[in-house]
Amino acid sequence: MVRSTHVVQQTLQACEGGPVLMSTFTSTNPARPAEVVAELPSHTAADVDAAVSRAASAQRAWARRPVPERAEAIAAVGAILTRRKRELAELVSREAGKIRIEGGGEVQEAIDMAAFVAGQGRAAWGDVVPSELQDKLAWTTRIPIGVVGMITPWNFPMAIPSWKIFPALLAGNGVVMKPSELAPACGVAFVEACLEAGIPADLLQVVHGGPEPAAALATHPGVGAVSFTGSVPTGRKVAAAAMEVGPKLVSLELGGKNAMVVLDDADLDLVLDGALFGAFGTSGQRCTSTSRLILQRGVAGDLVDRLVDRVAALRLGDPLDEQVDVGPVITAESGARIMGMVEAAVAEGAKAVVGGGLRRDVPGCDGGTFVEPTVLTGVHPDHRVAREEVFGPVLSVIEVDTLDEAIDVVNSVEYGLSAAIYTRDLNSAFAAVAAIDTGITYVNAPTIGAEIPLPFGGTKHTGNGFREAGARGIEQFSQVKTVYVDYSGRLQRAQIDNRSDA
Ligand code: UN1
Repeated sequence: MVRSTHVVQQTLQACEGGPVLMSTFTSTNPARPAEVVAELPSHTAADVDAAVSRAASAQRAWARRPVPERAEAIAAVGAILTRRKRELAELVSREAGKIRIEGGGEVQEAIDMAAFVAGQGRAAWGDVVPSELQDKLAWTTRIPIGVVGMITPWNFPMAIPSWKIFPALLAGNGVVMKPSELAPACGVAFVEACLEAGIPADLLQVVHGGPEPAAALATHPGVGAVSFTGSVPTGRKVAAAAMEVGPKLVSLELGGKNAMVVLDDADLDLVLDGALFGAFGTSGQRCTSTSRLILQRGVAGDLVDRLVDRVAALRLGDPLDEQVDVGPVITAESGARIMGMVEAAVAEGAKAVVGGGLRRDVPGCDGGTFVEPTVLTGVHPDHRVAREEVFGPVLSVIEVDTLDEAIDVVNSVEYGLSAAIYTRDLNSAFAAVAAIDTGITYVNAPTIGAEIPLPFGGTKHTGNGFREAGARGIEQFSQVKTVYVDYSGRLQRAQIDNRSDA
């Protein structure tokens, strides 16, 4: 069990006034909830206040360090993550229930992000434009915000902190992060790797708990930007609370209702592999998970039959067992919620052609909640299961006649994160890429698996326009400063029309 780690002690010490009896909470292994992974303090608004003050005082010195030096510190974090990859990946499996290869992929994503952001520290930092006036220079640069607050989810408990923390640090900020109370030890372990690499301890603070520290962080006047990844309802609350004491820079990365469109001419073997990976990887608990399979009628029957066989063969079990394909869902409540959506779909006329049940008897996983990988047929685009985020291993099949109809269905939901089209026809593929209203669109590849050097995020209710990772990842953690230098030695008046042809 992770008990008093450095970061936890650091946050405990943040409470002033001598020894304090702090209430604590535990995180558990979703495969065996009796197994405690970590015990963490439940932080209060006062603790958040102390954490913000510490981060603010350390930030001033950090922001004075040359950007390439900050970048080197981030590269050093990448090296430590690489060295500790196995151990960290195992922690991800134990606390977030990800299967082994996904635990490794999680840490690798953070390593990739460290490399990418470190590179940005030696790349263009702004724009230089020719001035309208003689002997004058004009350019932009980036300045830090000060202290930024981050509220991160359990399902990518190291990768998503890396998407936020590295650009925030590169931009010269202090950070206070509140990891999900469902996977806090992963957040702590990630931050410890940062501190081990030489990121100043006070600069990077972690607070733990649920709504109280989250609200305190979002509304703290010393926090200039808030970055949130999670559900739409919580995102709305965080943004509203932050703006009440704002204006603040609030970046939201919210849900998805991602669709895979399969046209009659698609390579069906490729589709099956992609649908399985996209819908049931991470037990369907990614914001990018494939949730709707939109099939052109010509392939529907054959494809569903083959899909059922493949899904039925998926092995449920302990994520640490290398033979396992699908781990548990994160909590019993989550399992009940997912089953509620499946039952509502069946009541609306859909049919579970494979799966459709909850399993609490998986060998070696006492008390773990597993949702059987489920394929629903007969789903109508109006059904609740076709519109709302499920966040579980449930794939809804919707049949259509044409590409245009498929695109209408893809775009009919309030989310706009990721979508995929499978076809061998170039014109159909490009037409779909142009017409699908999502932040990320794949051709002949599943809806999950976005790569670090390109922006991640979505349209409509998926977010508020920011993108994470990629070259623009720094935008949510910095401000642009425009600089003019006039070396003419005289007043040159801009916006005064003094041209000779006037
Ligand atoms: C998420 O589920 O919140 O594209 C992020 C992907 C991952 C990130 C998912 N790289 O599936």
